[in-house]
Amino acid sequence: MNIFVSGTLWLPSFSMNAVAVEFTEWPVSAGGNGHYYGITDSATDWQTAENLAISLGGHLASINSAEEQAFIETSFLVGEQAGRPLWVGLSDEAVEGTFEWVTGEPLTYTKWKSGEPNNTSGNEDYVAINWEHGRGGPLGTWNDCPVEGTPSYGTGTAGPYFALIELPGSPMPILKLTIRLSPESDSVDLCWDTQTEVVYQLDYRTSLQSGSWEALGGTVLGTGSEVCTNDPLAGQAQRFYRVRQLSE
Ligand SMILES: [Ca+2]
Ligand SMILES: [Ca+2]
Ligand SMILES: [Ca+2]
Repeated sequence: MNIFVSGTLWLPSFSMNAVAVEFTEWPVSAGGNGHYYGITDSATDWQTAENLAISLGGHLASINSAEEQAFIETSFLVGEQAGRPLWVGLSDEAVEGTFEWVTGEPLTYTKWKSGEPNNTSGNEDYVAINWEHGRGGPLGTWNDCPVEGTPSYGTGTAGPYFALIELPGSPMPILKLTIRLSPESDSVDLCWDTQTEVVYQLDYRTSLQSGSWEALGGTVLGTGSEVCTNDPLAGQAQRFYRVRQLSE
């Protein structure tokens, strides 16, 4: 079990989001793909959920086979989650009626609820699974919904929804990044607790929609206590940060 905490800084409004997602592997030894899956700890619209998934190194989940759907149902659609719709990475926002995975994988499997997708009111381009189960329907079936989720059609169906994230590689270890506006103004202090002899790397990006993570300075050797790095923002309107542990 690994938890990765990602910090997001928006300027000039200056608020910071930190999210923790607990991931579960679908092991190759169990017929899986070796990917890691987890559910977000808050409900959001579909686009915010996909942005968060990208910041964690993956995407909203793609369900590519009956076996993957079954793994998700038995791992996540149980207990208090059983009645919850969950966002997955399927949408027809580009071409109405043509559903595509955000990963670019082909659509090889579907489990639509009866009568779906129906594009209600011409405004349903984003897919949630398990939408119908909260009101007594079958487990796990898919529905196209507005980006904020549907207005309530019954118990548990009202948006926004929690999200199912799929990572192609193992999640990063527990690291909590604290982001503080420096008193001198146009810069931020980025601080995290370190372990002795462990090597860390801070990364940033200016958009979650395009570009990629860039190193913010060189690697940092842990000291056994909190370490801070300063980022002179140089007029950037918005930056996203993460810290990675490079060695044990
Ligand atoms: Ca998948
Ligand atoms: Ca649609
Ligand atoms: Ca629908």
